Amino acid sequence: MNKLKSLILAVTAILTGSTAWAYDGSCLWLSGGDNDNQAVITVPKSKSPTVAIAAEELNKAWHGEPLRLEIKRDKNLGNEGFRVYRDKKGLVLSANNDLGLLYGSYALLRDNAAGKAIALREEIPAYNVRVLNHWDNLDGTIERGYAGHSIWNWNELPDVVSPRYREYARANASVGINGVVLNNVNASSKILSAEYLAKVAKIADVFRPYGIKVYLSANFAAPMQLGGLKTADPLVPEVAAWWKAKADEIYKLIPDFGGFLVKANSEGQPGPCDFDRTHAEGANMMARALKPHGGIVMWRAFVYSPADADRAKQAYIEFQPLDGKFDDNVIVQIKNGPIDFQPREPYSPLFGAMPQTDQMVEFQVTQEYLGHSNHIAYLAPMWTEFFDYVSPSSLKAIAGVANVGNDTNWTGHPMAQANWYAFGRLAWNPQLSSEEIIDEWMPMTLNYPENTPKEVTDGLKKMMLNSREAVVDYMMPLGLHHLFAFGHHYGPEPWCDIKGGRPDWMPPYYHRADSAGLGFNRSSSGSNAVAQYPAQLAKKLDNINTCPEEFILWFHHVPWDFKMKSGATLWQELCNRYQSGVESVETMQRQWTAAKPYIDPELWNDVNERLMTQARDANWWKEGCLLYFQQFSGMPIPDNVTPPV
Ligand code: GCW
Repeated sequence: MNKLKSLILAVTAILTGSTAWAYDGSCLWLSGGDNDNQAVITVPKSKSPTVAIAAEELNKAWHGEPLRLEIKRDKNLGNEGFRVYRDKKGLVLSANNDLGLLYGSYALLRDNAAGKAIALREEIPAYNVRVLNHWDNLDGTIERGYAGHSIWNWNELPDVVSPRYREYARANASVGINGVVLNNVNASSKILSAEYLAKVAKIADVFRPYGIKVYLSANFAAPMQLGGLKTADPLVPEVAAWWKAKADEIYKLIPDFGGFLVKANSEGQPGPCDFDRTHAEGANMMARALKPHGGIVMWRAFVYSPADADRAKQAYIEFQPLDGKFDDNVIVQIKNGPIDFQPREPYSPLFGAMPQTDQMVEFQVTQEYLGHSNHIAYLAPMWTEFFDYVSPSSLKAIAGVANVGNDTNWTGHPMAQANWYAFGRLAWNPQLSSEEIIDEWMPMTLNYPENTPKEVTDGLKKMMLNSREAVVDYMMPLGLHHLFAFGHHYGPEPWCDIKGGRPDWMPPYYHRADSAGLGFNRSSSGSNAVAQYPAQLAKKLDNINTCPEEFILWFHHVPWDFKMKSGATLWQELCNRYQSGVESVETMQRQWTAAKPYIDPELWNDVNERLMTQARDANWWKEGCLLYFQQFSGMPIPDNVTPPV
């Protein structure tokens, strides 16, 4: 069967929900392959299942010259790196160990599938820990999941091990992800029970040959909830002993267990502060239980409470003074922005502010605040924007909140696979550009024929590359944030102000619209959140005339008639941005329409229907927000903007 045909069948299988797909391949970007070129693959003699997988993958799909795989000592390559070079006998892929060969094989296949010439090179990943965080609950639901239910079938484990776990591991390994936190950070203690650990161990067994470690979200109160202790105080010896015994039990079952992810004293979760202890005291106690086994604790810094003035400042206030107090196997995990995964946020000022502490960034791959699985929002531009401010080398590790569920196409929106893919690629190499990543992903996944006109493929590329900015424009331009409806984080509700509710869960807290202007004054005349940034940047952000306009309403309460760089008033500019967001989606629809003859019809229809929803929603956002804010500006909708109906 030729490649095109097999892919079309695979895509069809995905979209029709045929179970064949789940057993047959993992992702649109991974074809089953058909090696009609009879390429010759030479592999080292080895009993390693990892090498066997590398050989199997290459044998299935490698199109090209004969290729030799070799294990060769080369300490520069570390545990996971690889080298592609040529010697007298031909093309060689070498690595220090099995895993390097697997990553190298996927890299070569990626070059191959994207139709690129094989680049001779050396690659080592930027981080040793590149994890996906599943917010999957043990009852099968997923917090902020929009692609069906959890792929973990806890009821049938450990007896039945779904073939899908292997496909999932394969997809992750192919893009360089090497760790998975299986359960929600709002964690049930039950995951640490003997019953569930036996199930977890089965998943770990499937993941191991793919170089993927299993981690678990741990509930800080587990010693009470599961162990029957009267306290979870980290300084009480019985509590520490409970965690130590639990860690020993886990490592007996899972010798390469990665460690714990902890959400503590955040949104009602228990934590060390309940016992007047610090985050560091809590994290270190757990870290010491894991230390003898080589495990780590990823301790989240997502803390805020309604009592304090500005939510954007709170994580810094609580965590920065703890710098240097964390053990060396603790990594503080910080969301990219100071609030919560909004379409655009400035980076969290905690990054770089704790030089004696290992830090990692948490990105959100699932589109909680970006149109769920209805909107195209290619997120590599958001993540590379973060790296423009925060040097990748200042981080120890990287995490992404997964967008994977049991939908047959894994991510609900087929184009959302690009975000899973991009997260993995950036975790491996944060220097990659959004464009390089989409150049790899698009031809592999959309599988349009080689003779597809360049203007069509260029249009598709633009559709993806501009999509995140479109979302920002039609939802929350110019630094606006958290205008979401109280109940669902999908549509707009800037007016939502439930009497007696938590003020920091309501949009007026964030936009502060009044007759004088719009935006949250975080400058030195306001909450002074700017002072948490390095001096030079703080100065720039503090001044309304030098603050980048994409953040102006984040840091300033801006008068409605303030002159923006375009010459328009704030009000006009706001209207223009909403209009531009709506028009961007119309452009995306045209770009997709132009590609119709070249894309598998079912895939095309699926994306087309979702684009119609996205266009409807973009208008809904524009109209809802403009009509609401107009009450405060008291100014007319400019002529170039289609008036809300
Ligand atoms: O964004 C908020 C979400 C919660 C989530 C929380 C967190 C897992 O709305 O659903 O809980 O952040 O990151 O802990």
